[in-house]
Amino acid sequence: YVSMNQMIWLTGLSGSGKSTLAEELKNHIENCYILDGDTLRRGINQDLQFSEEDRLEVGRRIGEIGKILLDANLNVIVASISPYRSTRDKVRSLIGDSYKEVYVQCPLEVCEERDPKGLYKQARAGQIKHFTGIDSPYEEPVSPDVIVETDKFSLDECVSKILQHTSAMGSK
Ligand code: GGZ
Repeated sequence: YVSMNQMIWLTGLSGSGKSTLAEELKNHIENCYILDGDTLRRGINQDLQFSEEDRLEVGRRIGEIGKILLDANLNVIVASISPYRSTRDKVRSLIGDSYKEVYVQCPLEVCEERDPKGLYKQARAGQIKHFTGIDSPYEEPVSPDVIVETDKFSLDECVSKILQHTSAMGSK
């Protein structure tokens, strides 16, 4: 049995813990590359903003780049809000069984309390428009492969749960 490379797609609100989970997962997975939404927006996605149309294009690009990395024999970890179900469904169709959707679940109140970059505060003050959870939608996953509740469980517990559900992958 040859293990299959996977694309672990972490979706959830800003401040839910996607990037933190991605960095910790990387320590447990061989040959992996992280595609972080926020980082990509400074490069390949710098022409896109936060309208529905632009976010759908962000998701499409991340899916396509991820596919290239999978073809190059890497495991891929995506950390992206990806608020629209249609984005996630299209990526699942593109990638097939290698696509593992992880809902990084955390109540908006807790994300807003954490507010690691002060973005929620700015969004509430009207300084940032179309902020996910405030004045832009987040469509919850309907049947994700894994759900991790980052307000109830530790980082290690959430990472273990994700690894259990993606066990086809070689672990470090
Ligand atoms: C949501 C925003 C916004 C608005 C800036 N809405 O938590 P972060 O800070 O570090 O990561 C978020 C990032 C959004 O990138 P994504 O590519 O993951 O979003 S999407 O999938 O919806 O395209 C957040 C910051 O940028 N940010 N303005 N209006 N997040």
